[in-house]
This record gives sequence, structure tokens and C-alpha cells, in this order.
Amino acid sequence: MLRREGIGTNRYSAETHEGLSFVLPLDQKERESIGIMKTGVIVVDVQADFTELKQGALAVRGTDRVFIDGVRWSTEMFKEAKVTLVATQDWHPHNHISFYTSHEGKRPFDVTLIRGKEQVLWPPHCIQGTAGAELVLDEGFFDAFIKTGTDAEYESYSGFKDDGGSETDLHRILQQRGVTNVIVYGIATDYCVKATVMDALVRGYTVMVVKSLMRGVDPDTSARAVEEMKKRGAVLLDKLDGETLRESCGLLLPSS
Ligand code: VGL
Ligand code: ZN
Repeated sequence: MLRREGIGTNRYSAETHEGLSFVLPLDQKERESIGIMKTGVIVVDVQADFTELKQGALAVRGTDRVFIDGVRWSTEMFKEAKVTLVATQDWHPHNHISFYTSHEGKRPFDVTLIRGKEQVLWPPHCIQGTAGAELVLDEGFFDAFIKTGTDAEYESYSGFKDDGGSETDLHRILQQRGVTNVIVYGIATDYCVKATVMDALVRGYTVMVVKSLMRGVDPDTSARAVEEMKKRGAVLLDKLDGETLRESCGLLLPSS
């Protein structure tokens, strides 16, 4: 929980789930005047179907209550810091091309070729309007929601565009708000987080990725995804630390 330090002040303090405490000392105008309001946060696909917590159709290992609480806590902290917060949501029609049920004779997690590209065939998940597609986080945290994978014919791991090349609103929304740095976390490391990070780098954003706030479908592909993201220029943080919060969002740790 965040505590306001005195009635009518802009100072907040709190202790994070990872034991950090911080103070948010500046109001929005002050932060803008010293140029630290450029950070946005992209929270990738924290949806029921991807979590063990909700016994989702495509539950990713390690997405238990402790993990989700950490994601919630961090997201709330960014909300308090008034950074732009965007949630991506996998949002498939029931006959989506990535579902094994759309391919005769195939089983969950089989790999097939679609237009010459390897495609994992997933259990049906995040079907538009179902409970499994709902965010596990309070919708009130977010400035915008980006729905992906809405075209039955194309896979879409990236929050920026689908495999058919159609752009979402994500880049435009971030640009409109003057965001130049993005912090990315969520599910799944080896699919949607990775693709979103790569596309953010291509579009010129400075990208930070928080390992403790993401989980992957498979340990090997997740480890490779982390290496690839680093190689392309993303900064991989083990967890949110005082320096990052101070420099990117104006959140001050008392000790720094
Ligand atoms: C995702 C598999 C299928 C993801 C989405 O959010 O990473 N993974 N659809
Ligand atoms: Zn999907």
C-alpha cells in the first residue's frame, strides 16, 4: 500500500513486495520540468488464461498468486508515478489460426508451418469476451488497452503489429504521450514479451525488461529470448531497482 506522507503533500512512501521502500517526491509539473516524464510501461497479456492463479487454458509456469501480486504491486506503483501505462490483451476469435482446434488432426503444442513460418499450435485461449481473456489486474491502472490477435488468419505476439503487418494503436499512443522509454513485463517471456520488446526496439524506444515480473512458456526458449532481447539492445533488469525507478519515473528511494 502507498502512504501519503502528510495531508495535501505529494510525497508518498511504501514498501514494495521485494522489500524496497520509496518516496515519490515530485509533482507532475516538477517531473516534466526536469524531463523525466518520458517513460511508459507496457504490461503484456496478464490475462486469466495465461495464469496458474486462474487455472487458465494456457497457464504459464510460475504465474501463481505471489507472481501476480508482484506484478500488481509494481503496476500500482507506476500508476502512482503517473507514467503512461498500457496493457496488451491477447484477443482471439474462437477459430483463430494459432489454435490446434483450427487444424485437423493436430494436438496442443504441435508445431506446424503457416505461410512458411513455424507456428506453435496452442490450446484455445483468450477468446474475445470470455473470462479467460480478462485482465488479472485492475483495469483502472491503465491508460490504454491494446487488443492483439483479433484477425483469425494471423498470429500476433507483438503488441505493435500482427504477422500480417497490421499495426495496432500502441506506437501512436506512446508517441502522442511523448514516451521514449518503455518498461516491459508480463507474460509470456518467450512469445508476447519478446515480440513486443523487439518491435519497440525497432521503433526506436529505449527498452527495459524486468525479469522478476515476467514468466515464460518454456525455460529454454525463455532463456534464448532474454539473450536475443539483450543482443538487440534491451536492458534486462533482474528486478525493479532504485536507480531505474528514480531515473525513469522520478520515484526516489530514501537511501539513494
Ligand atoms: C502468447 C502464446 C499464444 C503470449 C499469446 O501472450 O505470450 N503466447 N498467445
Ligand atoms: Zn494467443
